[in-house]
Amino acid sequence: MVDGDKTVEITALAGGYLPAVESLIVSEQAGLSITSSSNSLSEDSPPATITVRRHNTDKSQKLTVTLSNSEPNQAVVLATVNIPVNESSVTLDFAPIGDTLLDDPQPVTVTPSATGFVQSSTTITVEDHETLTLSLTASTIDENGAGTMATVTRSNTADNQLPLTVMIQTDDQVKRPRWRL
Ligand SMILES: [Ca+2]
Ligand SMILES: [Ca+2]
Ligand SMILES: [Ca+2]
Repeated sequence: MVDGDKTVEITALAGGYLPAVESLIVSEQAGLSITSSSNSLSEDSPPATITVRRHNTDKSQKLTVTLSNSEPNQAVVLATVNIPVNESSVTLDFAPIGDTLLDDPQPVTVTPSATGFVQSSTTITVEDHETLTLSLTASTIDENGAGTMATVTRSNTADNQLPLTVMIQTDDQVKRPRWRL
């Protein structure tokens, strides 16, 4: 827990003597914290910003921080970053991967670490983003004509082994088109 240095008062007592009091500062262990500009983002959105901060440590040296990424298939995060001399923090991108799978929201945990530092982590959910596109061969058709061809395409091409039932509807109740499959 990052909660600052603590001062402890120590007292020596013995019968007939005045007590002796001394104070002692217990300095907090060096630690790393991590925050993100967003808790969740879509597969197709621009990167979020991650901030890694060092606490209770000498800043006269740069600090190399290693980052672990629990789901490298869902987001790209640099494997190492440097907190520069005289700086407390560094920022880096959390870039979601736009895959072609209907794969549900995926939590991704990023954990910074450096030798001697207490570590913490942050979890960012990468939301699924798959689409249907509908294209018609003709933009105008005759009401008694032969009709036109509609093609529905799904974006998740990497996991399309199962058939997908697509509902087709129209806003025109009078000139309702007849769909033939
Ligand atoms: Ca996608
Ligand atoms: Ca997906
Ligand atoms: Ca995904």
